[in-house]
Amino acid sequence: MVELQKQFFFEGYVQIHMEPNSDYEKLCSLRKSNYLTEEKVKAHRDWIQVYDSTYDFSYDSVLDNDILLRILHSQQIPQFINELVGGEMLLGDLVYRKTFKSTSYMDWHRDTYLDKNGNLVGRTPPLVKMAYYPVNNGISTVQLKIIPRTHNRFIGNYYLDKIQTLLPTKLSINSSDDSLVIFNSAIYHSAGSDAGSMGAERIIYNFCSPGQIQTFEKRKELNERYIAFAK
Ligand SMILES: O=C(O)CCC(=O)C(=O)O
Ligand SMILES: [Fe+2]
Repeated sequence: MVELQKQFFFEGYVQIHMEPNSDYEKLCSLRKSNYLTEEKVKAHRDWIQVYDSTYDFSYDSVLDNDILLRILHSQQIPQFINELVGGEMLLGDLVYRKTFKSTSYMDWHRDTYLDKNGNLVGRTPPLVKMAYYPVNNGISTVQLKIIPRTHNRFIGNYYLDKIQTLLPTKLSINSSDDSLVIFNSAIYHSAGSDAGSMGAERIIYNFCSPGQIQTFEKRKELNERYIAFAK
């Protein structure tokens, strides 16, 4: 664990293995039942367009499909996240997303940063994001790019900071059925651009400190369910 803690602190991300078990199979079933073309997703009441050619599973659907939460428990994620970060973390939000866009639907950014006027944007401390990018179409493709260490490297000027996205030290995370990536959301990151005709999926878990949970007031039910089973 010490090595992982060091990597998370210094590099800003870690990758872990997903254990195949019965909950994992249930998650696969949910994914299969949502294996749809963009046309079908667009017309489906469970899916809501959030960006260009990009759709999120509705909050009601997330609550109705508790496997999305239970999988955390059966992979022992709550304990793992707390140990990794060195304090209690809560689940602020959960996003099950499909993108059909052929270019990145969300290019280089930090979720927490100083804007062009030097004002703080986003949550502090930055959220800890855990993302699952399963394989679609049987082909593993780049789903996330990150620039390691940039979560700790702030110049304080929006433009000078952004120059870091030209660094050659980018890391590509490919879709994989059995791995998870956990990263500090102040790191420079961008969504991949290889969606394929059946879209590219991601399940993103946003973890926050207990003091930040009230900033997710629309996700109260989800927050409480996480607390109830993470005990
Ligand atoms: O979809 C992704 O891979 C990244 C999403 C992201 O950067 C975000 O939600 O802030
Ligand atoms: Fe982001």
